[in-house]
Amino acid sequence: MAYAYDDQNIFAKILRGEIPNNTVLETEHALAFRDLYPQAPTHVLVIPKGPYVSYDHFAVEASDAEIVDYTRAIAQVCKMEGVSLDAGEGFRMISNAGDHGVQEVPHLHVHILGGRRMGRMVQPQS
Ligand code: DGP
Repeated sequence: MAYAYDDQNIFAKILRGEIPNNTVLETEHALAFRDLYPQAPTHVLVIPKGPYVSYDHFAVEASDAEIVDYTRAIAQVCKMEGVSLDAGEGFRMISNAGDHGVQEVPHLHVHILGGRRMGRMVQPQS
């Protein structure tokens, strides 16, 4: 089964400029902006500009240039936000995928969470 991308998702609309965002960083292939519902003092979402639904989709189908740019954008955001290990106390990076991953927005994004000590990685099922 092929990966299916829905271009009506909210992050696709942000990329098209149809919905505003609080941009932290923009590169050739990536956009980083603040989460609308922050769960930590630093909570930034980093998305590729290409139409990828999840990290595995991106890793399989993106070009080398996209992968390098996206990966470096994540590192740059960590540094800019003062949470990278050469600039701060660390962070948690999460990328949810699909139903079992409880992904709400079906456009690849990593959450960069920092500025406080995170709790357990996986909460008991609710
Ligand atoms: P996930 O469950 O991993 O798909 O997380 C989606 C995140 O997207 C969630 O933390 C809230 C955030 N979010 C949803 N809609 C918007 C929006 O319109 N703008 C921004 N900046 N964040 C949004």
